[in-house]
Amino acid sequence: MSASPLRVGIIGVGMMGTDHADRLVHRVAGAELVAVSDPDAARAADLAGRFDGVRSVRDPLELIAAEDVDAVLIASPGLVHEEQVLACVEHGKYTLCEKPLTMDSESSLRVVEAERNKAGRPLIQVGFMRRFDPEYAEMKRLLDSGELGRVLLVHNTHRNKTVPDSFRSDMIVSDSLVHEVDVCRWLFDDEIEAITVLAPKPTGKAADGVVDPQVAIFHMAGGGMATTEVFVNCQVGYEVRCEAVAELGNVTVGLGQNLFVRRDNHYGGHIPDDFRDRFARAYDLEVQAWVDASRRGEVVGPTTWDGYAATAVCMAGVESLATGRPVSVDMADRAEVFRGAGT
Ligand code: ISE
Repeated sequence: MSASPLRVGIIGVGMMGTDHADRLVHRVAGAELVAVSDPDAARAADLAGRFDGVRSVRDPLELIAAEDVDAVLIASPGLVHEEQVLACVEHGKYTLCEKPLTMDSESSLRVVEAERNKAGRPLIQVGFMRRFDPEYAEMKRLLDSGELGRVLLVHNTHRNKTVPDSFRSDMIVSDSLVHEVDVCRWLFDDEIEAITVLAPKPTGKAADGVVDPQVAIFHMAGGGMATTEVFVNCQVGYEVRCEAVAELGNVTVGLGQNLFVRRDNHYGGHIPDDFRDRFARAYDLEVQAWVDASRRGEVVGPTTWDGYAATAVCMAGVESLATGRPVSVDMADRAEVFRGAGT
């Protein structure tokens, strides 16, 4: 592990970028935040001004190329990820890229190929933070141990309190359901072969024309199956649950039974407002793992292939949403892409 701290630049300082900046400065060891960049220059300057020794850089590509930036955390909108991630590959910078890796599978595959052919080694971790959540990680460990036999089914619930009116039906798939796509590929250790996305009667609380809630069915290549309810205007709070049903038992994440209070004729606990609260620990562990791995010269966690696969599944999901019929996932052959790479 390198003796000096990892000097990090953040691109995109909206909700997640700002959250990660605080995390890097206050909660993650071995990292030093040195630069931030955002199309809203005032917002970047404002954030930089909150910390000692952090500068704001107008051009994200300049931040990536900067000599004093060892690693880049990309928290910009998915639309600009391809250019930014490819620039990180070009400059050999370790990168943590928030999901989705890119907006379509062709561009995600270009990233996989650039990392494989230009960098010649893994550089990029994709921000599927649920894998770092202690409960999810324990569930994965238990399933992998074989103690419960083979996993047969997974049932997910993914609810946001509300989303802005600009969050359209396809984004429910590509921005929200994408997490469960990754979770199921990871838990089953298998690819999703086909996806069906159904549209029940929509809530009156969603913007006009937005299909919310949605119910997705993943058909795993090995025969397993997963269901996911995504409901992004549920009004209650942020609730994410996952139950894996195996041959000898089942295991559930997200029952929210941490603190149970009884007072004034009521009982119950707290439901977080959003993912920053619910997954705060997962984000801390994710970014710490990224920093530690980068200092060792390694990449851990979800890879560009995982990012590519998730994008491909979501594209098929958006297509299925229009008809309610199963759509096969169109994906490159992994062995073909990595031929001779030893990955
Ligand atoms: C958001 O972009 C996220 O990544 C959250 O984790 C997810 O739960 C939410 O639904 C998305 O909008």
